[in-house]
Amino acid sequence: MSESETKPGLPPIPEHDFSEFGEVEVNPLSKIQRLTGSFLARSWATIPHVTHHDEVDITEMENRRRAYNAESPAAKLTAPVLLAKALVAALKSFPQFNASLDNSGKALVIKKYYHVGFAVDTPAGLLVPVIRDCDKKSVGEIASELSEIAIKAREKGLTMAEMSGGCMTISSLGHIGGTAFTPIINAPEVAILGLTRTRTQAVPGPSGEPVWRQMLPLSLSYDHRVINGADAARFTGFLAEQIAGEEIFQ
Ligand code: CAO
Repeated sequence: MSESETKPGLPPIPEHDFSEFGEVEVNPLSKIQRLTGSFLARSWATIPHVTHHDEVDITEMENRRRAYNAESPAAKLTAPVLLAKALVAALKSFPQFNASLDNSGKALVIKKYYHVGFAVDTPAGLLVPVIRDCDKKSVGEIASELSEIAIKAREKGLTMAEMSGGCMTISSLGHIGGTAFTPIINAPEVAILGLTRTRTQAVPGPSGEPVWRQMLPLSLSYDHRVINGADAARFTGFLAEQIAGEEIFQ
C-alpha cells in the first residue's frame, strides 16, 4: 500500500500540490516521526479503541508529594511517577490490562512482570522508554530512572531494547495542559493511561457543602477486544483508591 492509499477498498486520499493555493515550505519528517507515525497508524487502524475518561482526587497525594520532595529533593516526585505505582497495583488486580493478544489473536498472554512505559516528548518526536520491574522499585528509584531516561531520550535517543517489553504506557500532558485526550495504545499492549492538567475544583463535602479539591483527569484508552467498559470504569476507580492511600509512596 503506498503512502497516499488508505485501506484496501477505500479510495486513496487525493494528492495535492499545495503551492497552487499559496506559499508553502516542505520539511521532511524525522526518522523517529516516520517510524512512530507508522506504529501509531497501525495501532489506530487495527485496534478497536475506546477511551474512558475519569477524574481522581489527588489532594492528599499532592500534600504527601510536597512533603516527600521537601525531605528528599534529590529524586523529585511528579504525578506520573506516583501514577506508575498506582498502575502496578491496578495491573495486579486487573490482569487483563497486563496482557497482550498472542500472535494468533486467539489467546491472551497475561504478564507476571510490571514494566511501565512513559511517553516522552523529544525534539525529534515521541519516544516511549520502558522502566522495568516497577513493582520492585521505590518511587524514588522510578523518579530518578524516569528523569535520566527522559534526558537521554531528548539528547541522544533510545535503543529499541530501552523501548521494548512494556506492559502499559503512561502518557502525561499534565505539565502542559488539557482536560482530556485519546491516547493511542502502544501495541502489543492493550491499554494506555493519559494524564492531563490537575485542576482545583469544588466538590460536595460530607454535609453537601462545597470543598476545594485537586482533581487529576485520566484518559484510559483500551482494546475493546480484550477489555470491557465496565472493567475500565472499575480500573480507574481502583486507581483512585490507590492514589488516596500511602502505599504508592513506598
Ligand atoms: N498537572 C499539573 N502539573 C503537573 C502534572 C499534572 N497532571 N503532571 C506534572 N506536572 C508538573 C510537575 O509537577 C512539574 O512541576 P514543577 O516543575 O513545578 O515541580 C512540571 O509539571 C514538569 O514536569 P516534568 O515534565 O518535568 O515531569 P513529569 O514527571 O510530569 O513528566 C515526562 C515527565 C517525561 C512524562 C514528560 O516530561 C513528557 O515528556 N510528557 C510528554 C508525553 C507526551 O508527549 N504524550 C503525548 C503522547 S501522544 O502524542
